[in-house]
Amino acid sequence: MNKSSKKEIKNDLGLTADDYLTMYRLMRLTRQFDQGIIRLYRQNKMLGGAYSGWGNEATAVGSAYAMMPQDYLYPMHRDIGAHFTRGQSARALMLNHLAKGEGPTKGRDGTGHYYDKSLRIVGNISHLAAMIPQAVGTALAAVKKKENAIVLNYIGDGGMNVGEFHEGLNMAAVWKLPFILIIENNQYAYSTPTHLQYACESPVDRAAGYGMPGVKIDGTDILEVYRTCKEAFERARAGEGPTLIESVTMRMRGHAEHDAHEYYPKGLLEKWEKKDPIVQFETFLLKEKILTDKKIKEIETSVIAEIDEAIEYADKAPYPNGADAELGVYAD
Ligand SMILES: Cc1ncc(C[n+]2csc(CCOP(=O)(O)OP(=O)(O)O)c2C)c(N)n1
Ligand SMILES: [Mg+2]
Repeated sequence: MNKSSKKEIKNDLGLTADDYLTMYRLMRLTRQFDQGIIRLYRQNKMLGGAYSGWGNEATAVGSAYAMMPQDYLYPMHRDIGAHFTRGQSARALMLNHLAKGEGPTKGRDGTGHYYDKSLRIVGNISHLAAMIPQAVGTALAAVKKKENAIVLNYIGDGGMNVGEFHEGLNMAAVWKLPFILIIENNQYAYSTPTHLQYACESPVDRAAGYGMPGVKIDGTDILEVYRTCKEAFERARAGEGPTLIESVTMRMRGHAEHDAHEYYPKGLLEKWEKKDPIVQFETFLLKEKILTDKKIKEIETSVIAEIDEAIEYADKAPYPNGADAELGVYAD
């Protein structure tokens, strides 16, 4: 484990003040999107569930911010921040969440299960861990095609206990593929707490068994996430193989919005609220004088406008034509 101090992180990142502000805005945009889908769910405008990434913004944005355009993203259901960071539009994401005909899946999905070829986003496969061998296969293809690309994939503390996790990581390690897997250890898989999911001390301990580096980080600290990913991506690009990263966070809402998480012990959320990723980064940026109260207000106004526009557009957009249901089922 090579967990570094905050001071080191702050000094050796090579990020500019503009980068910091962009990262902050992306986190705020992600939270605003989240609030939007929570509201739409309550208004009965979502056909399926609303999965919140509240608490996961630093992990999603910080990791994707370290990617290069030729890289591939295999996100999970709480990684909307990574979609935004790759350049996905709020409008496209909202159209998909409302299952509208103009959305990336043309109304077939209500969350983030879409593929965007130009942004190299391979949206989640619903079956947990099924993405891992596919993402590893993409890493193998990227090496064969000499793309100088890495593949970034995420899994939860629950999903990591499915067989494909083992198969995928083993192959990635044996073939030294440019594959990075982030375990989003957000304390729960639906209502199951982590002590009922694994008996080792930390999920990252598994890395040694596959013969790859494992790094455990504070997933609420965007700079720590960014730095760890940047190092892992550089190693991967240099042909030194995969890395397993355990990002420790908290799922701040229920599994989805229908779930009032009554099973959370008293005081748990209050404890994690003190570690809110956005507040932490905002405090840091204010202290460093990169952000001012005026700038915060400007960013707030602009993310609210961006999400409001996306909601208004997607809300008015039509559902798909029934007659098109059979289109796009098979590849050309
Ligand atoms: C193989 C499989 N089993 C069950 C499910 C249903 N399911 C979807 S998400 C989820 C919980 C996942 O928990 P975790 O991996 O910790 O991710 P989190 O939701 O906490 O981010 C479950 C049980 C599924 N999609 N796939
Ligand atoms: Mg979880």
